[in-house]
Amino acid sequence: MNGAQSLIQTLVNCGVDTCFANPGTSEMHLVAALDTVKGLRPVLCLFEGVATGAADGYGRVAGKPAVTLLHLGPGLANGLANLHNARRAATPVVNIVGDHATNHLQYDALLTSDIVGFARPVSSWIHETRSAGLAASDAARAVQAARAAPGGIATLILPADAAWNAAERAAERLPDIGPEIVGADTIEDVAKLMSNGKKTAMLLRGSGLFGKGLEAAGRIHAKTGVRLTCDTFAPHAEVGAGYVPVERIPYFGEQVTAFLAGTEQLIMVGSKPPVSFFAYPDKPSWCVPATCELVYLAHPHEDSVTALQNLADALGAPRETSARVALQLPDLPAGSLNSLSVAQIIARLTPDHAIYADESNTASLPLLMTLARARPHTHLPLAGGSIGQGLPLAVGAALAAPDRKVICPHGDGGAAYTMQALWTMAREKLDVTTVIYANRSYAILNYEMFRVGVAAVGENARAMLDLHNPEMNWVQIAGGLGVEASRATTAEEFAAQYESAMKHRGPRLIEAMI
Ligand SMILES: Cc1ncc(C[n+]2csc(CCOP(=O)(O)OP(=O)(O)O)c2C)c(N)n1
Repeated sequence: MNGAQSLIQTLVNCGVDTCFANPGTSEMHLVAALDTVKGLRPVLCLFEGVATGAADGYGRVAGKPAVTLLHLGPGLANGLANLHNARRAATPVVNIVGDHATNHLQYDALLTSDIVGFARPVSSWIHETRSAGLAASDAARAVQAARAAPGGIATLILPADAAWNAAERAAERLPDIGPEIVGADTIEDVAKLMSNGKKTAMLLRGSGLFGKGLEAAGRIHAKTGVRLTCDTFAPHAEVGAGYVPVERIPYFGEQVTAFLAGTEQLIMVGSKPPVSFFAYPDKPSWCVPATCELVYLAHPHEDSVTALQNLADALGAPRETSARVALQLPDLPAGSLNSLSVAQIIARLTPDHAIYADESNTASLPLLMTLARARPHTHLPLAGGSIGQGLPLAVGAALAAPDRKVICPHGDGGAAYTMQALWTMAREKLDVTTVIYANRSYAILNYEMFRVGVAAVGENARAMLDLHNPEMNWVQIAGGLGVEASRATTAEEFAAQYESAMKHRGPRLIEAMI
């Protein structure tokens, strides 16, 4: 066996089963090993930002890392923005980045670069493999690092000679690091605080927003009436009918301040105190009331689920909460197509347990409001603010959960960053329905221009926020990348096309002319 084979076999031994790849010459032995070693599904992505965003979507849904295969420094650099998003989401991801053979580096050939320098800002763990014999143990350590609570980006750099030279054997999976159990003293302290009659809110993130964690939060609410909240871009949440209701904190800073007004205690569960997304002249960045006490039940690296369960028990909460979201589906609208009618149609027609890879941007408000009471679903938003994530996220989510419909509501501006994801959806026959909000604009930036205090917007500035001239044709773009697509200009057209997409498997794209 060579180093590449020992590395791939080790990834498989560690439970990694999906590889989002865009390889080059320095990764050819790794590519060849995808045939000789069984168990790692290779998925070709036409741009590295698709590969890294897909790894994020996969990791958020599967709860374990996928691996990316990237070509030296420039390949990694192309994937950085979505690694930034994945880092913000605390998604476990393993990057394997090829490098020149060790003896070639001295010649400073064209693709030589500072790979560690590119990797550092997004990685919680970086390592350069020194020889083929060490590739297996380095891969096992990379998986362990990615899985370390709460989840991180592990980047392993593999010189070409460490891939092609002989290796002895693969390595086995290493034990998980964390999550740490929150101590009994902390549980007791928080239980006392929750019984002191003060106006209290809980800010949930990570495993507190789905499965057993969300159930335990519901028990605590049933006993104490605590307000359950999550931040605008909570990376993974179970939402809709039958789930415990959680209030989503709004986007703009002053809305967050109003939302939290009067809160005397804010209990963090795997979260940080909310701040405004951007700074604005004369507006505060800090959104928590000055007199509000900040309490940490669980830090992100700690076990939120057990902490919530132990807190519920300490409070004497009922075994289950009866406070559940009631199903409330909107009627199908008629007439004009806009972000509200699109949201109503999506909420009405999407089946149970769909996954939303959501980059709906300015269309998100009506969507989130209607989905809050729609059929049960998983919500995966843009976690790090770097647009161009929704389509890749949908690719990864669809591969992690092949039996679930994936819906990708997406701004046209953001979708243009990583439209190559459509090709991977077509090639892998992924069950993703993409809805492009074709407003021909960077609409949010029009608000932001006003909010940062720009008084006069001239022709040049306006042109920087406008996507007419020429207009992107998403039906042609999708068709050119192998995805069946259609355009809707009225609510009736959109409903008919969306209904058809829900009835069939496979990738579809609807360009919604809002
Ligand atoms: C990587 C990156 N580049 C630029 C931006 C700045 N930005 C934020 S929103 C936006 C436009 C989004 O347009 P679109 O997706 O069409 O949504 P809309 O605002 O029209 O709803 C841009 C360019 C960003 N957030 N991330």
